[in-house]
Amino acid sequence: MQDSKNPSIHRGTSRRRFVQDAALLALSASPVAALAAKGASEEVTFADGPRPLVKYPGKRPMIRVHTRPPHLETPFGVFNEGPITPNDAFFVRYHLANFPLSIDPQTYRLSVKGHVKNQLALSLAELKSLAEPVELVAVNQCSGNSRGFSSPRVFGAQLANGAMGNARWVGVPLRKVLDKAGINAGAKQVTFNGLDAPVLPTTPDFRKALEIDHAMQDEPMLAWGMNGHDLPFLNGYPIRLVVPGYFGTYWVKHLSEIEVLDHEFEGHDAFFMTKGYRVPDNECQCVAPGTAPSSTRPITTLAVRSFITSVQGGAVLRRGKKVELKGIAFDGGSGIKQVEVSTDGGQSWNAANLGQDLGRFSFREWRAPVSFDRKGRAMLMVRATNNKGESQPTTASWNPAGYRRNVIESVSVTIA
Ligand SMILES: Nc1nc2c(c(=O)[nH]1)N[C@H]1C(S)=C(S)[C@@H](COP(=O)(O)O)O[C@H]1N2
Ligand SMILES: [Mo]
Repeated sequence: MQDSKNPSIHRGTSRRRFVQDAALLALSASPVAALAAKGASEEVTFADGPRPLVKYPGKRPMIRVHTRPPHLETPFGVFNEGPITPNDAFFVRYHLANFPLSIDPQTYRLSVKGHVKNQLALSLAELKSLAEPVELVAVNQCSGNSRGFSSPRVFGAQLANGAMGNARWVGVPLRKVLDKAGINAGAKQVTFNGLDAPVLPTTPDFRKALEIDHAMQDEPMLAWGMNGHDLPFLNGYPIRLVVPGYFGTYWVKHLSEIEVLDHEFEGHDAFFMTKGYRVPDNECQCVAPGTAPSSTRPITTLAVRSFITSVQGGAVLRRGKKVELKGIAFDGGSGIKQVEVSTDGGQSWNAANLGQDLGRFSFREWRAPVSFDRKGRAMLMVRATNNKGESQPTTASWNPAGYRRNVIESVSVTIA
């Protein structure tokens, strides 16, 4: 079998071969992945075992995290193809096994209820004509992206770096829908529910809440368009909430119900706000490895991150020859100010050239010409700084859920 996007990656018929290549894809980038040896940065063996590529409707082969419900990671090489993640390669995350398999756009309704003057049941056509559509490029990243690299290891899906993606979203501002319903005085939070449901009554539903002030800002959007097409089914068809700058957990898919509350969201179905998706309630959102936080708060915005996408661990580069390193950087919405690369394990840093600015919530491509004058091992690193002056730490911080990883990434290569 040959990977259509990485023609140099062949998967043999033997199970062992398949498994090896799939594992490499999971961790690494670019067509040279198949040649990769075992560089230091690649030696993360997830205790869950290897993760083969699987094919789902509307998706190219994706890294299987779970199948019930589908949980699929983007093969990392995709991020080297451009700053927009193609719809058929965009990662997929569900929590509840009872997820929809088909949705009729004719009978679909979005209900808006709770602490409002007029309850609404909007058809797709009504929603789409409710306001002038807006368009925005934004990163959707799972809170647990890269969790598999947490040390000590933490519970949860052992994810590499493929639980993120960047797309051009089209929809109407959430605010326009709330305005139409007419929010009553004293509104506190707005909750969002999708068409997926738990199988057992003891399992909480997947519902998320935003503060009313946040919900009424310009950015949160009810989106039906993704990169010029309808949302792929597995990414939330026909409508999803898009919360630019916030982690993917808030981006509720197959959105069917919006409820305005005059109190803080609580109870059984508030599990994913009150118990899950929480970070230590302190500045670093971290605790000493292996310890428990004394208090927590809901996770919110993305931390600044950057990746090298053009070279993966174990690559062999030529001495004296110019190579262009390439990658992506992003943050929670202040925008990327600077990206620097190091070829000596972080002793010295050089500014990279930033690519096209697709907006402050988007992946920003960067490129940096480098060359090596000594043979042997070299440690490549990349570090981004956002417009707030925030940068990435040299050592990974830790929290019990493995959320919000943003340590400086390093890639070990050999110079020959
Ligand atoms: N209805 C529904 N929406 C959901 C979820 C879910 O389980 N059900 N998971 C959330 C989480 S945790 C993430 S990371 C994103 C992932 O979006 P994607 O599947 O389009 O990549 O969807 C969010 N929206
Ligand atoms: Mo997530």
